Amino acid sequence: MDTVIRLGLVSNGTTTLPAIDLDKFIILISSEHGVRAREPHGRIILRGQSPSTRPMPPDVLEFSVGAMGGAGTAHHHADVIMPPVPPGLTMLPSEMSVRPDVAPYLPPTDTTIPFARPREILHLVNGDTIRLEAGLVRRTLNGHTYTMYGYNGQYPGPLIEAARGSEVVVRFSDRLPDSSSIHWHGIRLDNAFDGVAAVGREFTYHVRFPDAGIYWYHPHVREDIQQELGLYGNIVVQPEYSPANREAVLMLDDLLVADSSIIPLGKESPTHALMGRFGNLFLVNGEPGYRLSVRRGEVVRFYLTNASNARTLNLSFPGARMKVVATDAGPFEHEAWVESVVIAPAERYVVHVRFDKPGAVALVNNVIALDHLFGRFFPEVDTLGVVSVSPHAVVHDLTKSFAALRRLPPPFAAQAFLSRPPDQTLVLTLETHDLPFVTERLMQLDSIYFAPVEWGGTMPMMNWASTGRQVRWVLKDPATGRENMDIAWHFPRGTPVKIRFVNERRAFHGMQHPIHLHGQRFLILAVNGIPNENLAWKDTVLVPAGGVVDILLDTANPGDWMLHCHIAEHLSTGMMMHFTVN
Ligand SMILES: [Cu+2]
Repeated sequence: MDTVIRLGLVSNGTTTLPAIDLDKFIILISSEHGVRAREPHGRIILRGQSPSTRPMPPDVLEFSVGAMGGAGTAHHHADVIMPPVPPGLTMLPSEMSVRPDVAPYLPPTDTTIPFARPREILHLVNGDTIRLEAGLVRRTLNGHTYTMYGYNGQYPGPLIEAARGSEVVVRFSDRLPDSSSIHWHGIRLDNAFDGVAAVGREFTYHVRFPDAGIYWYHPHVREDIQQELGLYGNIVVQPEYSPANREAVLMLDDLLVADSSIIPLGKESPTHALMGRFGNLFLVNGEPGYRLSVRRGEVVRFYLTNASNARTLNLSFPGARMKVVATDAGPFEHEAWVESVVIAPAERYVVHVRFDKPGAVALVNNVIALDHLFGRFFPEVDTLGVVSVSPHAVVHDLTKSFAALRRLPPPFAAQAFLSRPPDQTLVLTLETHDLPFVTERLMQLDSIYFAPVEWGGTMPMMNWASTGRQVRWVLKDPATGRENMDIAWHFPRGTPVKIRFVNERRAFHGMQHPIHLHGQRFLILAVNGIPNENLAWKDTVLVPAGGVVDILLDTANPGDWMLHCHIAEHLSTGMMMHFTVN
């Protein structure tokens, strides 16, 4: 503790302290001879610690726990493919010995499986019919060939551009070893075509696009397997934004690989059931090392979709100016300058970026990860791609329009709902049983300090070894005591509903959850009681650990719909419920 900051003088009543820019700190209240003392010399009266500080360093006992081995819970396979340990992290021997208690799954492979090609763009008009076929593909990433899944032999699936108000027919064929479906994420379509249950080998979807925005499609059967292996594609519906010189639609993902193989998935139940499957190979539109060439002064509109199983991204273009203009299902009330944009799994953001100076600008994910063993925060910076800016100036200069921040009328008069009590509340929590002894012990230690968002996969072994047999993520309705699929809310069509998500702070290893509601759109009213002053229609919202998020649901689309966490492993281990709009 070599930094001492004098916070102020404590007297009777309430003492307001200034903000301090530290991850971890200890607060001391000491008795001093004079009010001007800069450092504590007198007797310590009270001592407090930041939530991110472990009260005591791990002692000999904790390390002996680690050295004791897997306490009989591990299944030892000499030929098992294990996830790599990120550089800079220390794993206890007993952590290294834990194994998931499910059979490993990788797609069957042979040399007749075609190599995938980059996605095509489908411009659709009302009444069009397209075909989407899910099948096996081979892909070569960083020189290694993996067998994966793809739509129409492409990565990502075809990019669909549709006019607002149009309706199209999608003939879906499943040529995978397992059953599948297509969920049209964020689109307010007819309930029968929502794609939540497995369909047969052939199914015809009728998809209408009532709202401008950026959407995506993916399976709703074992997403932890099928999405991870590459089944996803984007949909752009006729947006109206302020001007840009060009557009780039980026699907962001992280794949978990060892050199020669994808880390196997769980056959009967997901692996990585605690934190979700964090990958170690970043992909932009299915490829590592995204490249884009622009002219000096170009304004690029990026459509960003996070298709990863579990990872929340914090994206920026250091050195280039960025403004955020829209999210899932519509524009923000006002455009805003941002240093970075946080995108949870399944969320979408539209940003405008201007590249003023010739040279290279990186697209980076910049986060603070947490070393669970030592209670230490450390920066993780990954480069997902590079934009090359040529010295030649762009022909159509947008300096003036880019400098302005557009304002729109609010999408809905939400003010009256701010102070109203919620119509429904949902508590987000976790149940575990029969976890390996070392996992249980370390997670108990871990719960002393915590991070509202787990930005990185820093418990790679314990997380990998946890499966749906030991972990059950829970949505709990405190009004009825019901949980997950036993919850059935009914809402009359056309009456806005205020829903409060409470992510339980005291949960055993609580975590952030990106909550997605099907078939409707909503506004984020408030986060931790602070009103949101920049509204936009959304279908997915990140609820941080220990956080409270209020949304206002526009119940316009009748049917029986799902509400669930979009961390694929949380969904596959129970974190889902349904609600009906009558
Ligand atoms: Cu979750």
